[in-house]
Amino acid sequence: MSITRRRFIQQSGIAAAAVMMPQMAHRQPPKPVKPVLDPNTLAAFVDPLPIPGVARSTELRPSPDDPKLKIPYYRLPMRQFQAKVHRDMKPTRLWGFGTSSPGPTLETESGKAMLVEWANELPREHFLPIDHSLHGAESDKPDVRSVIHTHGAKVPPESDGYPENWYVPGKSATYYYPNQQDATLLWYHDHTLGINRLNVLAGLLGLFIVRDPVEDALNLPRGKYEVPLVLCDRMFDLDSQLYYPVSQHSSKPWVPEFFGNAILVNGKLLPYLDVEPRKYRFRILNGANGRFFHLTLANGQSVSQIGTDQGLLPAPVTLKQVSLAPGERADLVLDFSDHAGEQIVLKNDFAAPIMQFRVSRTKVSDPSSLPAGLRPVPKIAESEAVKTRTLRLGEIDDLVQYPVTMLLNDKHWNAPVTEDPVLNSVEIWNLMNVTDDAHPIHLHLVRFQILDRRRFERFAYQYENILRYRGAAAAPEPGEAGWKDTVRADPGMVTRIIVKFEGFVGRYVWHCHILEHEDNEMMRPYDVIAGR
Ligand SMILES: [Cu+2]
Repeated sequence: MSITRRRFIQQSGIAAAAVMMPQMAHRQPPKPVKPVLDPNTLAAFVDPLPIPGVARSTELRPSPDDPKLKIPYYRLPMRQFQAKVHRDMKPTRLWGFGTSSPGPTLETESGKAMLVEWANELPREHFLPIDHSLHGAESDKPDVRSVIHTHGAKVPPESDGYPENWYVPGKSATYYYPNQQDATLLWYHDHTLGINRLNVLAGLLGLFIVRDPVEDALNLPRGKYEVPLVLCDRMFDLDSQLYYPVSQHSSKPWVPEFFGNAILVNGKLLPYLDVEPRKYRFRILNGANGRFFHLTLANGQSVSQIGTDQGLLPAPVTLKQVSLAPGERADLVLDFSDHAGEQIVLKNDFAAPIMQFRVSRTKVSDPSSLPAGLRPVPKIAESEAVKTRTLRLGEIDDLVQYPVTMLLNDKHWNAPVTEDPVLNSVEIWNLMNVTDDAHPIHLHLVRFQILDRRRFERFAYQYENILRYRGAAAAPEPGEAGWKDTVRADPGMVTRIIVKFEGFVGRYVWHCHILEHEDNEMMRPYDVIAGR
């Protein structure tokens, strides 16, 4: 493929810059075929920020590990409902859990196991455009199918939500979560093969918080001063209904990325949050299909990042901007104590407003702390690795350089497993990104550390199989220097991660977390195998 030519074609005549991301600047989003709502025409900051409710366990049931032990059982039904995303919009048809999207937050302590029954009570018809040419979404498959994966959870393979283990309305699956992992913010979402991007966009996602004594002892802001923020971009038609674009090919409506012009926070468009002049903890998830967020505060205030995907950083990092790829999380402390009486807007790229903090004038005492040391993150030594895998992130384009299929290591989903780490072994994965896009790569089951990123000559690598670096390797960014489960693999770079495959033997997946890519082959099964 000719990267240069495509970049030239697609950079020319771009009008819709406001809905594009720097990482994707070469690619023009598909034009909506019907008029869409312009959020700039709506009154900003008129709806209070909703906080997802906490899921309640209805009963105790025997643990699959030890039937004498009774553990909490939850039932979360996936349903269709109507909800208002903005005061001045009509109700929007959504899918969620019970009657909310994001669904209720599951909360537990490290080591306390639970069972969750994910019940498919959705209608039999999908309301978003299915592409039956995609793997797993062929015409002989039912339109409405779901299977729920908890992102970042260390779970047995049968509870991981394998993309082919989908089920139809009227059916359910009960998953076992041992929760033997450090405190962090996980999230659950649909993972159905071939339609995952549509099911998540419809609203099938929610949060899952693991707590532990190490974190509790830090005296971080808690209770109503700990606020989750789920960020998703969406597009609405003039009737306030979700709009998802289609390609020009009626038999292949898949589009390579989705970028919405309306950013929802916990399901609301342009909400506000009343806060006191004190410290708050914000637990942020990028739950978008494809949008990368670059968050700043309009008053230029800094934030302290205290955690990343899989838990606390060794020490707080002071940042003016927080960047999050799809699937990534950031744990932040914001101090409003010097801002009594101010209204502070949280912004994304191009100064696009996301939400507003309204700081009250009344002085308050703040017993919470922001410790200088949080949780040690012992570095995995490269010498511990028993294997290094070189894995190519690529795509196949058509004659006008429009991507047709996205591939990991040139292999399709259905090809035999090629990644088969031994349980408890350490491996280094070199993610060689030969495409023009940044791909957030997520491995199920495990947590890992980023070693470095280094630019290489793409053409020499792709066409002559020669690896020539350009420049030195760059260490991970300060906010990435903890335990990760999703890593941004930048274009033209090799991103190296080091992973210990702990937990369970069995079949899992690794994939790009741009959901359009994942639905079109950028996902591979992998096996954790027993050691000899
Ligand atoms: Cu991707």
